[in-house]
Amino acid sequence: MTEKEKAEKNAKNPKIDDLYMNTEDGSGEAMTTNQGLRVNDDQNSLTAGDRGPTLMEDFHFREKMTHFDHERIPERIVHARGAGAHGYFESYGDLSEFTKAGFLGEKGKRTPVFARFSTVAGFKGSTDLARDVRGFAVKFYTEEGNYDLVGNNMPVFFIQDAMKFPDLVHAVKPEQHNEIPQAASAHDTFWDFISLMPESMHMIMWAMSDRAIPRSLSMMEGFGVHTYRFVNDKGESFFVKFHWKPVAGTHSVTWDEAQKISGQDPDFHRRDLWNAIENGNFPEWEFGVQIVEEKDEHKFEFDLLDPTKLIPEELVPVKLIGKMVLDRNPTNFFAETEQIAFHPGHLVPGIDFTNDPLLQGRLFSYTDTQLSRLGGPNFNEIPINRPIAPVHNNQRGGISRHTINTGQSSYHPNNIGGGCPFQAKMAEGGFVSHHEKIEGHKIRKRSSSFMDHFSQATLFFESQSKVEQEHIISAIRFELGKVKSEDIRERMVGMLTYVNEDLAKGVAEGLGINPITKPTPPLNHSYPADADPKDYQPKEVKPSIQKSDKLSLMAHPGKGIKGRIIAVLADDGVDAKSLEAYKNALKKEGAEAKVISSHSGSIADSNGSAVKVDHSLLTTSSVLFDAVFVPDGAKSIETLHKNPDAIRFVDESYKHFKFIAINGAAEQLWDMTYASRNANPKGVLFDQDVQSFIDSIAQHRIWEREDAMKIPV
Ligand code: HDD
Repeated sequence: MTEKEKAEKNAKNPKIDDLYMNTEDGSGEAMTTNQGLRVNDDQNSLTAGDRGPTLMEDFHFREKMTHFDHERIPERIVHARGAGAHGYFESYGDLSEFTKAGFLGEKGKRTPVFARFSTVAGFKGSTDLARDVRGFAVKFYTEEGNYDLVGNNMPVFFIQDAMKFPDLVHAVKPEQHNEIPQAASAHDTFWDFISLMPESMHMIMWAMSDRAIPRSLSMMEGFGVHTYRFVNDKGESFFVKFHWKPVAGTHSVTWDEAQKISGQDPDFHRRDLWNAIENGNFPEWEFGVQIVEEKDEHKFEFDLLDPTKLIPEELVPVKLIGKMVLDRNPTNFFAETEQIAFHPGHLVPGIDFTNDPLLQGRLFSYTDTQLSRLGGPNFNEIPINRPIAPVHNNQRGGISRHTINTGQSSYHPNNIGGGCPFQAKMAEGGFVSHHEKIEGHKIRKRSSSFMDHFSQATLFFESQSKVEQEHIISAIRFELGKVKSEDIRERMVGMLTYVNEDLAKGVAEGLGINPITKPTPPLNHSYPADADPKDYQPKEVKPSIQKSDKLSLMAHPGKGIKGRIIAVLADDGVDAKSLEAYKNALKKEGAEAKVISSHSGSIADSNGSAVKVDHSLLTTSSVLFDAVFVPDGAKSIETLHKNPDAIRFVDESYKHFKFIAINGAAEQLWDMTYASRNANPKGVLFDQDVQSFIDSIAQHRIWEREDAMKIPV
């Protein structure tokens, strides 16, 4: 293929073409029933006389109402709340040394993808800003069939064995007697369970860190979590961990903001993703792998099959092998984002499983759940789920079968159908499971190599910046502060002493626990009835590194300010030059400047030209923006500085460590703020050029602003 042909092929997204077969557009068309009958009156039911009862024969009414009555499907048992987008994956080069997966085989090769991001615990309508793990699921529509990478924004998990998944989910979901609280882990049943399960401690560190409250879905990392296998065409296998690295960097909001955003705009992440794509600021991630040769399987102090462990990047660096760009919003949320069905068992040749017991259990659960969620075994025929690779087999029937299989035979082997569909040889892309040698007794027992529960929890906590450590401490204070049972609180604080003494002390202080009782084993209460509890207690293991800088959010600042939203506080008389210069410069960098004023509609700038107001102070809040700019203009500031909402807007931005640019007369507004009591406020740019503001926003927040949290708003 020539470069030109390749470019033309890449410009197309074959999955979007495939979806067009099912799109329906009613514009310019007459309304019909589902039978195609043109409808004359969609306003009134058919009745016997003017004021008489509705007639049974009103088929139009019955059809409309029946469809409506059945338009909900069960929400996902976990990850119910989500948002998704289409895009493409582009391979950086030939990876055939490690894997025969075709979509990774050639530089510049593009594969259509659909990505869905989600929170875990909340219901479908819950807030985006819950403190929670985020699902990060990507379906690759490859030429060899669909490949699903169903990961999270954290590289480890709460439990080691899928057998405990229903317990974990029951513990974190709203409590069974009163269905409270919604989308929150801050309650007794969750912490009761966790306090008895030391294997969760590493994941708890991640879940209580700022990773659990991302600023944007496009500003979080993604991880495959489990160790998977790559297999090349010689049949050689390599262990592999998958990573998504956001080009925009990893950034989060503060907990105070998260709670306020949940009220101001519960759709914050969904809206942010949608708007970024509509504005052409396409979210991007680089795809990376950590590859471990089979001979090195046992070289680490942790077991590669244990999903509560990561491989520090210092030990095995991440090799970047491609990029994902999300460039198209779904046409219909239900048809695409809701009905998409992911499954870690959707593989392509060149990728395979390991014996991680959490992964093995997932391989059962995902198809099983779609059967009740999507109503039967034909969910793979739903447009968003069907592969772009052709499907031929002898599966037949089932509820809502769409495919019309031709011919007489539906079994194999057959002679009547000429032996078709035939089995593909490996050289023809036939999938063969990796020939791993397995030997062992049939037992129910956790491997002793899985018993180190604290060393990586400690590694994570001690690798965080001071600010991040403080956030973890206050997050756990908050969560346990909402727990009613003192026993659970004390047990948790005791457990934390095994992670880090300062962490335990910090949490205990907030809870008024003094002295701290360091619990003696058994710490682990998850063992079989006939087992010796001693066999299940955490083992102390010396980690090979004490600190891993890559575990801090600060390690991935990203580049530029693409996708950031900047508040511009302005009113009638705003200085046209100052406003335009900032707006244009921000737009050029892929950020959006939104004009916020005392009223909706438009304001007149100093030249008398109308400037569209994006939000009035009544309909928005500082927590929905990344930074604030107050342009010059005596008349504009005269109005704003008398408005308590404008003053609070600036104070609250200061409290949340945001950069603030003040130009000319805007200093009068600044002087009205509580923050201005600090003679030397950090991160407030008085009359500086727009480039300094842009460079500041790229840093995300000014964490060195010590007095920020003292602002009483
Ligand atoms: Fe799961 C959904 C990620 C463990 C059972 N899971 C689900 C989704 C993501 C994950 C991102 C949402 C997919 C979507 O957007 O539709 N799950 C994970 C990760 C795990 C994990 C990264 C650990 C490494 N999950 C896990 C276990 C089980 C499940 C151990 C059960 C044995 N997960 C499910 C499920 C869901 C699901 C019940 C609910 C909806 C769905 O599958 O389609 O089957």
